[in-house]
Amino acid sequence: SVEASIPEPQRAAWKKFSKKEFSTKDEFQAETVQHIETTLARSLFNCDEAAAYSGTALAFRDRLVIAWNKTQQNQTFADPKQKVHESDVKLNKVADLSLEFLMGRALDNAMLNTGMKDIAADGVSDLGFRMEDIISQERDAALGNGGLGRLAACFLDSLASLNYPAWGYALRYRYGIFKQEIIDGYQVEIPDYWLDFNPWEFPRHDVTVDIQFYGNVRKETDESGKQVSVWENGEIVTAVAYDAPIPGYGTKTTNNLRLWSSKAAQGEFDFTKFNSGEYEASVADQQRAETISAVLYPNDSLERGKELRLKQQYFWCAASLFDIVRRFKKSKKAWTEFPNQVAIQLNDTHPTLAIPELQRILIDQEGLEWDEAWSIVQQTFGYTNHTVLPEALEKWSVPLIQHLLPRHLQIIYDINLHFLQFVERNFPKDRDMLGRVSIIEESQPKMVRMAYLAVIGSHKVNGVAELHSDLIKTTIFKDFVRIYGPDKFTNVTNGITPRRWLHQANPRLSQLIASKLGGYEFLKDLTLLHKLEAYVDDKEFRKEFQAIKHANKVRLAEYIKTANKVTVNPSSLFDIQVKRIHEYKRQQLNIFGVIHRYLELKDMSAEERKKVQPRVSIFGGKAAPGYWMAKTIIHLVNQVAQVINNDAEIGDLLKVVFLEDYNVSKAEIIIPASDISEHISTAGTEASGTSNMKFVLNGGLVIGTCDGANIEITREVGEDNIFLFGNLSEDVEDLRHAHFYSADGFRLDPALQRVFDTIKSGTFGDANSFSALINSILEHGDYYLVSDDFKSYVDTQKLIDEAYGNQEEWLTKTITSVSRMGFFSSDRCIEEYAEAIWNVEPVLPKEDTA
Ligand code: IMP
Ligand code: B1N
Repeated sequence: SVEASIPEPQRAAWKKFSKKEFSTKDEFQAETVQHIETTLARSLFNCDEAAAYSGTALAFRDRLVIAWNKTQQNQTFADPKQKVHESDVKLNKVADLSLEFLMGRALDNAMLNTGMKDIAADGVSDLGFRMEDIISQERDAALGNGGLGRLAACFLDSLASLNYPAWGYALRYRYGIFKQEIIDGYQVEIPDYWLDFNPWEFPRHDVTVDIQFYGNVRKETDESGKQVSVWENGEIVTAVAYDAPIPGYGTKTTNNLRLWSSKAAQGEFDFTKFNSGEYEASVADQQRAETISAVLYPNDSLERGKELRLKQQYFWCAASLFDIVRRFKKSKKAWTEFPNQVAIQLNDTHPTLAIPELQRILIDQEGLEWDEAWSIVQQTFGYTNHTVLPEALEKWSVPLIQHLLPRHLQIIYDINLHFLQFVERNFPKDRDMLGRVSIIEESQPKMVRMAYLAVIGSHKVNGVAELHSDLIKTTIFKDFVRIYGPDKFTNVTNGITPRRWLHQANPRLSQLIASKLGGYEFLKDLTLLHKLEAYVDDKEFRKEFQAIKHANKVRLAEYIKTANKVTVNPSSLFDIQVKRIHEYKRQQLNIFGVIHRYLELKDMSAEERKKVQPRVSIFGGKAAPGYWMAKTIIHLVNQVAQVINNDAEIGDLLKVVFLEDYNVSKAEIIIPASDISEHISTAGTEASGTSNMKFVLNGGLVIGTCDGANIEITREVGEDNIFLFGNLSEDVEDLRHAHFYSADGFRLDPALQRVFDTIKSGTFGDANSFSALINSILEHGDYYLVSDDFKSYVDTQKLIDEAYGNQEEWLTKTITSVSRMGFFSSDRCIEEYAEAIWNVEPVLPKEDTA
């Protein structure tokens, strides 16, 4: 063993002084106080909540680091005897390349995953603090936009919890997703500088990679007479690794999230320039280099072909691949072993440049032949597609890639050539096919279709929910299914980690469930929830379940009071739609429905109003800064809220709230408080959705379209326990067509017409502000089919009012639904990826291997 190679005295000294994990309250307090006093240089007299947070976080960080070090050693030197069959070679590592990881806060997660929260809460209480206050001191690590980034974060939690050897790779953005402020009803973006104090990251100044951009390619003949390509004269930027520990739940396995930060090669600014008085020029290079990892692009399901974004993508792919390859080369294994040692998963097309980059390393640097290299590349990569929306499918212009990455463009052309020759041989009669499937789109300028490159360079392609995976096979990748056969395409329905989204966000519900199931085993195997169904008629259980929901609503009501200065009645039906603001997600349908509800209330007599189910409509979410229509929707919601909340005649019957700056830590408060949540995308547009799963798991019901994971949620919880409405995805094309070509135009539902008339009359402020929104429906073909689904939507909302009126039945629905959500754990997803895509097995931590 490696340990045996170290001399005994050294080993003994190390063992004697090596740090142990704290395990008692005293030990925890000792470490916390020590960190507050010496690391932070504070004392009893100036220890505020921020310092208490920092001390606690540092104490837990130490604990994680000990487990992290052991895990990394253990995974690196995994005992070959652990292998079941020698032929069934175990993978060294899964690398998850994701441009986004929306981690949220880390302390609570670290306390819960290590099982130390109670001890710590007790400890900080002795020191004069409340754990809740300490936890809320932490800034969210918000290196992501929405679902895609949060999915990657849930996957990290599951990978560690299931003991898979896996690293996440991303960029260390100096600014995460912007902070949203609502000023006079409009979204304003504030930069999110989150690195002031981040105890969770470890700079690895010794782990750096020099990344090249621009330059030219020269052909030369090497000693053996072989033609080789040399990429030279480029500009070099250095990538520095920053690592963060990712603790598994109930295991010592602690994986790594490696974030790359950019800095000027050689690090420093130009002293000659500085000394001759050119202060600005002297730091210019440095600034330009640092710009690469400066900001997260704040677009969700939208692409902007910006050079800086392409630079980010290459910088991150090249640094990550260098890291993976370096580690592999240390093993001295043959290159053909590479795909058996490493699996790289591409989270959407953002990391697709890793494909030509690995090919480049293999042929230009390692001297492999094209075909051998290409086979290694294809076996190594898997590609997950997250969207079919045309505006989100990445394309980069050929001249831009030519300029920035000249060697990669040649390789992409060569990949395309080999691919098209293969297609031609197999489909000699279908000449049109070549143009359709070519990686290069023959436009002006020519464009590289990244999704095609990702499909061609991977051995498996998966969608993220059943409907979505079917759709990619019949739409964007239809030709590729013919070319490669259907087996290359598969489905892995998304999931969520029950640790954060049940145990952490809703501790009382988690505790109630544990009390019935005899412990917290369900957090490791969520399918155990089915046993709860036996308690659906248990009086005590029902009472407590309902009390928990109410308490969560009270907590949210208090938050709304502080944040929005609006008083809401916690006994109202809480109707929540929180997610990125996007036309396809149709917050406009929701707010039109709210206006319709308001108009109906206004029509009623006082007597009729007494029978109405009071409701609070809660919205939250960010709009991409340049997405005007989305910003208009936010503005409309806020204007409507102003009017309705101040209408004395309406009172508690209807309240409208827009929650500012929706993020992961706010989601943890908002989600457990819903009665109904809205997942109402135009059918066929939401690849999966993951908050739908979170809401149901926390005892809320869903109003939704037959889209994404809503369909599988319906299959699991039963049709009676979900409120589905609207047109189906197979009808979308015809409906869109009808808006333009049907003989009598389209007849607008009179209720929706009235909503529009009300907006146009200025009831919610300047009507011109909202004309684009209305015109997109009336004049521009209603691409998202708001008018087609409006009636079905408001009818279904009526059904919800009635159903909520019967509280006992409602409770039965929610309990039944929770008990049937076992399928949606991200642990299940990871098992599926491990089995069907990565062929990787867990590496148990030493302590757990008997
Ligand atoms: P390497 O390239 O395989 O040596 O590992 C890359 C990074 O992983 C380096 O920054 C190491 O410090 C880190 N690493 C390797 N072993 C351990 C460990 O046992 N604990 C924590 N980090 C480790
Ligand atoms: O990925 C989530 C899904 O649950 C959502 O349905 C899906 O919309 C989301 C470009 C995206 N798809 N595409 C993106 C994000 C950032 C960006 O720059 C596209 N996000 C999704 C998880 O599967």
